[in-house]
Amino acid sequence: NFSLEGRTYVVMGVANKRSIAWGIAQSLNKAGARLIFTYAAERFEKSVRDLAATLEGPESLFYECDVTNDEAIIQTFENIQKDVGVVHGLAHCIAFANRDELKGEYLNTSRDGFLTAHNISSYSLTAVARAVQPIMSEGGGIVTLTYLGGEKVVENYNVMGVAKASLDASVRYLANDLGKHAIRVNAISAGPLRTLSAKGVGDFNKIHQVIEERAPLRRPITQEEVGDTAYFLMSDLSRGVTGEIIHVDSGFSTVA
Ligand code: 0WD
Repeated sequence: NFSLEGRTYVVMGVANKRSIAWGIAQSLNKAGARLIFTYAAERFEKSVRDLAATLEGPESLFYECDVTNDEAIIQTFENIQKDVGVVHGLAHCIAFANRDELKGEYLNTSRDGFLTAHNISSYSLTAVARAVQPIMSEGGGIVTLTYLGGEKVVENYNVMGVAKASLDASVRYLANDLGKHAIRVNAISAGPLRTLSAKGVGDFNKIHQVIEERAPLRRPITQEEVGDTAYFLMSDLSRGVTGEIIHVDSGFSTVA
C-alpha cells in the first residue's frame, strides 16, 4: 500500500523551506500522512508553522525539542503520546558543528567542537530513537540523514565527517536493537543541497561543481528526491530494509 493515510510521522529539523526535513515533510504529506514537527527553539516555531500551513490534508502538530537536552526529548515524546497515541515513523534531520571547524584541517578540531558535533549530530539519534520506541507500537521506520564525508575524506567536512561515521554505525546498532519491535532504522546519504547547514561547510560551491562533472547522473539531486526516498524508507514498501545507508547522490559515491 503506497498511501500513508491514517499514519502519523515525526519530522525533526525543519529550519526553512530549503531544509531537507521540509522535502521529507512534503513527500509524506503527499502520501496522506499526518505530520508532527519538532524544532530546536522557540525562534524557529513561526517559520515551521508558516511552512506547515501551506500543506493540505491532516492538521500538523508542533513541539519544541532541543536534542541536546534529555529531559526535553523525554517530555516531547510524552506529549506526543498524550496528543496522538501512536506514531509510525520519524525523520531525524539534525546536525551541527562549529563553523570554524568546517574548514582547514581536521587535525585542529578542539575537544569541545568534537563533542558538540557528536552530541547534536550523532548521539541525538540514539536518544530520540529510545524516546519514540514506546509510541511506535505498530512498528515503522526511523530515517536519519548522513553524508559521504563519513565514509571518505571530503575536504572541509572534517569533524562532521567523523560524527557522520558515528551516526552511520548508530544506524546499524539501533536497527539491531529495534528490529524486534518491528521498527526499522535507515539512513539516507544525500548529495549536496544548498541549505542553511550546508552554508557552514567551506567551499561548498566546489563540491557542487564536482557532482555536475563526475557523478553518474551529472546533476545535483533535489530536496524532493531525498523526500521520496525517505517516504519509501518510512512506508511498507521498504519493509525488508533496515540498518541500511541509501545514497541519494546522483551516484557520486560509486565513482572514484
Ligand atoms: O548538503 C546537505 N545539505 C546535506 C545535509 C548533505 C547530506 C546530509 N545532510 C544532513 C545534515 O548533516 C543534517 O543531518 O541533513 C540533515 C539536515 O540538514 P539540512 O536540511 O541541510 O540543514 P538545515 O535546514 O540547517 O536543518 C538542520 C536542522 C535545523 O532545524 P531546526 O528547525 O530544528 O532548527 O538541525 C537543527 C537546526 O536548527 N538543529 C537542532 N535541532 C534540535 N536540537 C539542534 C538541536 N540542538 N541543533 C541543530
